[in-house]
Amino acid sequence: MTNVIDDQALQRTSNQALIDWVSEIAAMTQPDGIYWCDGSRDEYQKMLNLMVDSGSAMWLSPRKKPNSVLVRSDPADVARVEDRTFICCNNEADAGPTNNWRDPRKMKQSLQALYDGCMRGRTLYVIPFSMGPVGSPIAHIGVELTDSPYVVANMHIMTRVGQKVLDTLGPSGGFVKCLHSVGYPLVDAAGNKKKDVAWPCDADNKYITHFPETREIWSYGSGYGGNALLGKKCFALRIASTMAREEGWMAEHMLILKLTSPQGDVKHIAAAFPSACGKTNLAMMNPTIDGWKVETVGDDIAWMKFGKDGRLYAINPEAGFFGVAPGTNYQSNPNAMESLKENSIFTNVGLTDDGDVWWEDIDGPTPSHLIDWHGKDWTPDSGKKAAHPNARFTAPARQCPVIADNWEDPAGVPIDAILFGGRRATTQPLVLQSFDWEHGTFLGSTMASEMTAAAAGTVGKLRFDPMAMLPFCGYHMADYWQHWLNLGATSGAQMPRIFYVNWFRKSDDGKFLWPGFGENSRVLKWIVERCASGSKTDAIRTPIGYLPAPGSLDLRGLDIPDEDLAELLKVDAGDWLEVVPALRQHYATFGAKLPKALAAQLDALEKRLKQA
Ligand code: O2Y
Ligand code: MN
Repeated sequence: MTNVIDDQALQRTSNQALIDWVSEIAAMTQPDGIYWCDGSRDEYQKMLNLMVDSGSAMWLSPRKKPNSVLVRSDPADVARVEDRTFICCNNEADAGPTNNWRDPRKMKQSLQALYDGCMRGRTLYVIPFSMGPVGSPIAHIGVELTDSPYVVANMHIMTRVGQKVLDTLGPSGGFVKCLHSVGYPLVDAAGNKKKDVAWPCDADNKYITHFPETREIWSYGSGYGGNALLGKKCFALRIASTMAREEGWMAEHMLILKLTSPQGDVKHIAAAFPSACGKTNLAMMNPTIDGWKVETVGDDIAWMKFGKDGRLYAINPEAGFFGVAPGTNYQSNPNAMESLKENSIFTNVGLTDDGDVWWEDIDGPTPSHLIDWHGKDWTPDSGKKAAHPNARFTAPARQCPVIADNWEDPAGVPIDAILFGGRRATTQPLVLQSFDWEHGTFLGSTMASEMTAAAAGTVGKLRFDPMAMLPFCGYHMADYWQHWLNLGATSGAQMPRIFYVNWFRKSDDGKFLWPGFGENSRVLKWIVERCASGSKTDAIRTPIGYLPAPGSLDLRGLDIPDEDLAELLKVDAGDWLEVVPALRQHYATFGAKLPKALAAQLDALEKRLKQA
């Protein structure tokens, strides 16, 4: 094995803590060699070539998708694994009822047995990366150690990698230690060699573990997405949420968009939605109302810190999109389609006979023959999906045609409004504004979607996903709500206004009442007008919040029946009172840690509904 305290390491960094850690991990995992990533274009190409030469990736047609590859994963490694995701903090009570907790010492002990020699026959890649523009006061640095070239290539797209990060880290800078192994050594302890496979993993022994107190992540056994690209959910949400709590900022599962009015007024909106609610589509939306412009700052995660003026400023800590492919097309998201036209990595999509990618609901006619995500022949009669439902594209954010000019501003963008939303067929109106920050925190803490394809008897039942952070909060959810309340109490009127939207309300005969997509810009317009000081946009006070007054939503050019609009903006106190027990049950999960202010918000809601 290459000695890590060699010229390579010493030329790259003087950070002794980093060199010591790489040494320690190399001693445990026993790779054949160590490679320090420089983040260059050449290095990215080298990784793709390595993957193609080893049979783990294939080039797509340069005429169809220039400089792009297709990768097929092991069928047992296709998504994030929440039941194998652990928060390892000293006190179980600090992880809370919605996280899997493990004792950090015991977890490390059992993981060490798995990591022991797990990189034999492979290269250990050292990936210094910045979450956010390098050197931004809102950004933070991580270093991922991995034995997967696929992870290196994806991290090149999703984060800022390379020497400039090490230079910013300097001799004594702190960093989040991100250890990853696919868990598939090519040589055993006795020296016997094993042939590599296209997608190495250890499907029966996946561990996605977080040590918030020491700012470490240890991921083992999976090469897929959020399990392996450790800058994303593991660092930017689970570890960062604990950092944010300690340091007085916010790490949120939110898109960030820039909205410009015909008069040139610019507002920035951050929005949290659970999975499968069209977050990436909203972030890249083409608005339908004349003269308004939507531009993308980020599609998944927002880090927000306070500026000198007391306002919240947000950065997108990522540099790329790791988007769901199925359902993405020129109607649902033309800007995503343009973003993935080249220099992209496609995982678990179908392959056309002319070397392009294909997935369910992509544009155009369904081809008569494809190679599916298993690498098998596929025809429309196969009775199977050609792409896995969680198939992904990894595409550079800079390729997005509507990326905002300020998306890499190290100072971040000032956030005017925060949106919450779920998928609700009934009860929840199209849009409402919270009475204040505390009420907005209540709205976020009770965010929910209705179950659809669920087990018998659960259809229509609410699935709560507070602030869309349920799988991503690195500590007790009730402490997280208290953090929100504390920030509001400190910063008061400077905080963004909070809104709740629901694009998914249905009529009794099951049809969507709101057209969605670009038409959502009408709702965004109402929201930013409500944010303007001395707002002239009318709203009416209802028991659940402020709703658009008649005529205040700009519906010009939209053919929507009056009765549909009335239904979209209806607040039925009886329907809401039926929801209250579910809200109480949800809050009961969090026991004594539930902030009193939120319990009081729920009582106040019930009282207002009963008086209505
Ligand atoms: O399955 C995965 O590993 C990806 S999950 C993901 C990817 C991009 C953005 N958001 C998510 C999510 O689960 O929220
Ligand atoms: Mn997400």
